Amino acid sequence: MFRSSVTRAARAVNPANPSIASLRTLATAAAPSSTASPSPVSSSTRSHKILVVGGGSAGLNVSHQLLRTGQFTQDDIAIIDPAEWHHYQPGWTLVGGGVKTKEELRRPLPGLLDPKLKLYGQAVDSFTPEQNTVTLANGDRLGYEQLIVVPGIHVNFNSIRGLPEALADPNSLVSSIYGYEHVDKVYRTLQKLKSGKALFTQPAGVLKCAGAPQKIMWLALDHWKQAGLYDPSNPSKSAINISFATGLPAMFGVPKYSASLEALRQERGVEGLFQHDLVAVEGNTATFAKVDGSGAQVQREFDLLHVVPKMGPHAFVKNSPLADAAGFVDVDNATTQHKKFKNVWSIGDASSLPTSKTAAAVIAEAPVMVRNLLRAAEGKAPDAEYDGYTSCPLTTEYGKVLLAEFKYAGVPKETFGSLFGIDQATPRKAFWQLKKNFFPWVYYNNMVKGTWAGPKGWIR
Ligand code: UQ1
Repeated sequence: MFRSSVTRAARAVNPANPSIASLRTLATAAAPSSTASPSPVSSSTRSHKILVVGGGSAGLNVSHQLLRTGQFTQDDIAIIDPAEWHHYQPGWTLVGGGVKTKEELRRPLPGLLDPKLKLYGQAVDSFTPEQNTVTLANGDRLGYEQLIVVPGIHVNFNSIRGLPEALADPNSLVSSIYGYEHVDKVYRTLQKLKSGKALFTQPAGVLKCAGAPQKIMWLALDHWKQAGLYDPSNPSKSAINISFATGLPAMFGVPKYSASLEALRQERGVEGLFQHDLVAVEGNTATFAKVDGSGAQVQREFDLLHVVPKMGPHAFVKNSPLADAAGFVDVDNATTQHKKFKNVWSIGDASSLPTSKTAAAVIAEAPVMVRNLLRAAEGKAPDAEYDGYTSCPLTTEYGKVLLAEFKYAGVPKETFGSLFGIDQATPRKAFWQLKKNFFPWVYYNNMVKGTWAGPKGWIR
């Protein structure tokens, strides 16, 4: 159970009189002490029963689920996030396709938090799990009983030489749906291109929403088809031709959906450049490293380029005692509990969970983590298990979506397949409605409040 009096960290800074802190709340600011803090810049130490690093999909969802248990009062749970805005990122593909605006998908972050939650609008500097503390960028230290590390993944625009400059140039036809700043440039570039080579890339290595690099390609193809600039039955005679360059050896990581998407690619005359990893953009030339161990480089000319940069763990996670060899928070695949520090938890993009990084994965992971954390706090063994469920609503044209849903090891786990006996590898109009209308709605109405469990429906 959570201690109802002063926490370990607060006790450490105020050993003489812990009752002072306990009379106030767990989030009480304790007096600065020369004995407690090894950090010279530390100005104060506060403690919370639960500290949540990140106010993204995972952070908001689990904080509200925990609050609803009734076990927590004002400021017992604190979220650390320097962001001013919270973005519904799954909608960015539709912004790229000209179907939604980027502004309608965001909300001010503070407004999404229940007033009982404390928000620190700061970045994290470092973790000291041996002492149950987190140090913020301003030098403040925060103590905790349970720590939830869910800051997401870093999109590294600098990973591709020449990319930041090309994106910033308003006249270039280089864009990316992977960021708020440039996502609205994507549709403008699709509209501007009247002829030539369109090139869409997907990096080698870990990325969030692994289907998105081709979702935008399929929408672009449809856009040009409707504009009379692309004829899938006669690509070589079309004004525009389309190539998809991916670090993977196939169209998708799950064989079942990969087969459907490969059939679409061939049917629609899209060139496939497999095991191609973009490393540089210079003028109208894209340079790729082959991912076949040969060390070879390949250059391609383009008139329009859609880039998905490389991604990786945030530095403050990677360079911490919480990270695995790859830099992600090293948690158990089933329980989401840290392998070494048993009061540390992680789900979502920052975690080591070996599944496709999506909001749908977070929806399935969150209730497992919440249950296990509450049990661990009572000294009980975790008993809930995450099976790796994730999902990718893959736009294949305007009005149709292929709804990939799978668990660990790429085994399909289809919600509507089992309900209605349909094959979700076939693109459908109903799935487009889910993606375009239902998911954004249920996200802000329920997901961030912790009352939506995806295929499991609404939860209390
Ligand atoms: C989902 O719940 C959700 O969010 C609100 C999504 O948007 C990010 C999804 O893409 C998916 C697939 C789900 C899962 C729900 C069902 C009913 C399949």
